[in-house]
Amino acid sequence: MYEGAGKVTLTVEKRVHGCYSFKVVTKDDTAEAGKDYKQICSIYTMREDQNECDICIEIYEDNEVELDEDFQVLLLAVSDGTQLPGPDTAATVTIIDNDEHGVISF
Ligand SMILES: [Ca+2]
Ligand SMILES: [Ca+2]
Ligand SMILES: [Ca+2]
Repeated sequence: MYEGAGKVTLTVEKRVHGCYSFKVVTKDDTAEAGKDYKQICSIYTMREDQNECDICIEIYEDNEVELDEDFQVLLLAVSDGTQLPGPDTAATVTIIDNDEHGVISF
C-alpha cells in the first residue's frame, strides 16, 4: 500500500464457532508507530453469526524520503496476550514511500 493512501484495511476472518473476542496489536518493523502509522491495540468481538470484520489502521503521510517500511499486525488472545495459534494470525503491511529524491542540476 502507498504512504499517501491514508489508511490500510485488513480483514480478519473467524474460522471458529461462536462469539469470539481477540486483541489486535501493531508491532514496528522498519516502520515506526507514531511516525509512519498510528499504533493500534484494540479488542474486537465477533458475534456468532459474524465471520469477518475489518480493521482499519491509519497511515501517516510524511515528506521524508524513505525506504519502503514494514510493520506487523498480530492477533492475540484477550486472556493472556499470546499470539493466537494458526498460520494466519500475523500480517505484514508494507508502506511504499511516495516521496521522491529531489533532483538538483546546473
Ligand atoms: Ca519512517
Ligand atoms: Ca513514512
Ligand atoms: Ca515518506
